[in-house]
Amino acid sequence: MTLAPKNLQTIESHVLDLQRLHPSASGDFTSLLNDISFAAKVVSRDVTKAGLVEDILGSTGEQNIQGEVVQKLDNFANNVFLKCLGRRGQVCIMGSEEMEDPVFADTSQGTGKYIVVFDPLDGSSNIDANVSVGTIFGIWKRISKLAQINEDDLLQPGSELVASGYIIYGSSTMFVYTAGNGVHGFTLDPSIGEFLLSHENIMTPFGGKIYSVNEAYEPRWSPEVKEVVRQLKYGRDTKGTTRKDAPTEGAGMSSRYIGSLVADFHRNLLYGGVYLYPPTTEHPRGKLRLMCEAAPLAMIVENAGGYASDGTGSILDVVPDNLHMRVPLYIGSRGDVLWMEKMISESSSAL
Ligand code: P6P
Repeated sequence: MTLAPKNLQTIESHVLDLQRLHPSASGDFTSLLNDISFAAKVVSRDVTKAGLVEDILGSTGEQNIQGEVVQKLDNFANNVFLKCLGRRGQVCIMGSEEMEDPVFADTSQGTGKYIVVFDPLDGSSNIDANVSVGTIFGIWKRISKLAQINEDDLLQPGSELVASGYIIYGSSTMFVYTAGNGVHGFTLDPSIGEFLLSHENIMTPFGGKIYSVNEAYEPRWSPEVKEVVRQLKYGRDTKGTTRKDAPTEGAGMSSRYIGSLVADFHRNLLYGGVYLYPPTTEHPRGKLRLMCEAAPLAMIVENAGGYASDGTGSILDVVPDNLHMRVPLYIGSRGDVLWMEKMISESSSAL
């Protein structure tokens, strides 16, 4: 006998409840989020059976704007989101990690109120090994007047996001989003094809016991980042005393790094902890993209009580100079990330 889910609230009804808080709402935002959740179901269907479907695994042999090998599922997911988001006129600009240029919707419709920037399948290099991958999206509102859409509508900071979220295609498929009223998680029940509310009002612990970073890059980090990671490991500063200002006792931290940002971020959001992608000699501004990765996850983590920094200040304050701008990313438990930001910004200003 299948146990009835704790809560039979679907994501559609959750967003409708949200809409009722805004009597003047037109319903465009509600239908946009529902289009995103529909696209997520389509991608989930193919990601979860990728091993069985002829010719969908593996790489296309092409490279994307980032110089990364494009997996077939990347392409597939990108096309699904483009089709689903562009069909009803609520969106005026779409930006994707997989495409060099943004797509401007048909301005004859002119009504598109929203800009959506997304990474259709983050972590996709892990697909062939059946490791969890994810989609990340951010939704901004148009600034310009009707039918005068321009790049200023696209290049907005994370502080202007009206909503953001991610879908993690893992042991189950989960849709996590915020529209500024808390962070809520929905788990896909494939038997009925619905995302059901499973994690209401997610709050992340102030300090965590997990740190996620690719330690192979240690030789390429700055001295201050090396010291931060050393203290995450040993819990002691160079004089052997306990980490000052750190909310969590350093010793006893566990290292967990999947190499799939959405999977690492989601685990740390629920359990507490920090994810770091510092600048390296290869990526002096960091590897991760501001608009389709760092800013949307920064909005999520801030609404869950956490914090996201580029090492000098809040990710949400960084104004993009282009769609694919990269930033260093330190994200997760507020106390830990603030401690890291202080360590990095004070040491680098002392240099
Ligand atoms: P590295 C995947 O390419 C990604 O963008 C994130 O999902 C992941 O956390 C990171 O890059 C992994 O990068 O350099 O450690 O392989």
